[in-house]
Amino acid sequence: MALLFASTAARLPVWQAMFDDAGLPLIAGEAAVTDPAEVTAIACWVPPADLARYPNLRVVLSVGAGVDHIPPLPQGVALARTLAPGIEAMVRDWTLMATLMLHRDMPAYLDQARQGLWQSRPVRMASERRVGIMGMGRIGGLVAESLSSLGFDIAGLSRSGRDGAVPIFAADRQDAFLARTDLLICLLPLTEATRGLLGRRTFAALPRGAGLVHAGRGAHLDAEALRAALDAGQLSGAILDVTDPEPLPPDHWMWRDPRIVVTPHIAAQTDAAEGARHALAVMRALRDGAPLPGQVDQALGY
Ligand code: NDP
Ligand code: OXD
Repeated sequence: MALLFASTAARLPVWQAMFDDAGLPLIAGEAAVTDPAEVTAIACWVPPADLARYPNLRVVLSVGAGVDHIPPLPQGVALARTLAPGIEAMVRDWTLMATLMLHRDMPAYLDQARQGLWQSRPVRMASERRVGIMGMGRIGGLVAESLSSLGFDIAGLSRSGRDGAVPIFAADRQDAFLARTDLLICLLPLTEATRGLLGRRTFAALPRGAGLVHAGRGAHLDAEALRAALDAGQLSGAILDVTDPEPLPPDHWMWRDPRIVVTPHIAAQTDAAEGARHALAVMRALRDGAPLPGQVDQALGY
């Protein structure tokens, strides 16, 4: 029983030391595999192409919070994602920054600054801004808590509409959710149901002049629908951490549009020790026949 480490080389020394301390075997990369039958888990962003090589493989572990980059797995192989408070806190921080930037008109002020223009815009109080969070999971819940503490008027959208600390609309009440949302935050997983969700129909259902904060996945967003909504004044600005494709090509129009700020998928970066700690928890659960921490429902895609 061993974990095959197929992630970034820079993280390897930390993982190796933590697995050694725990007395659990780690194989450092596919080239180091001598007996494929020993491999029961693979930690990776994208798994090796030939998983059939590993007859005892039980789980593929994404080293990130999302799993959409992992292709369908062979029958009987579980899929897990990394649960790490550090990832969640980092995305929360990025989302707070982006939300405050739109709340306080920063894209417009950055544009004015480039022109040397000293000109004020009306200021709204946080309590006058209705924020809607798409995706009320581990990260969305944290963001809701922080933005509520700043006084924003928060609601969430989830697949189930399960109760939370703020009002949460179920996916089948999406239009009612959008109608009360001045600032839309997307923290959804990318699934068949959410691909392209940030598109013409969604933007049209928002109040005129709404803003978009997006740290989900690039393929949630229809970039041409965003451009049309900005040109029509239906949206006023967008802060994006994820794009399709990634990296966003240097000549892409979104880099240069003053109504948009793009960051290069940096809302979170998995800390090596946190990732290894979660991988150890997965290995122990495999050994003990316990539920796998972070196991994903492969039919739902998250
Ligand atoms: P969770 O799995 O904890 O939460 C997912 C949430 O999305 C749940 O509330 C779920 O509803 C909801 N949801 C799923 N499908 C739908 C749907 N069709 N309509 C409405 N709501 C839906 O995920 P996390 O909070 O941990 O992470 C969310 C995503 O954030 C990741 O999948 C990844 O894409 C992105 N991310 C981005 C990072 C970055 O650096 N930019 C870093 C980390 C994550 P329910 O509660 O009913 O299950
Ligand atoms: C992600 C991550 O899923 O960085 O985007 O964890």
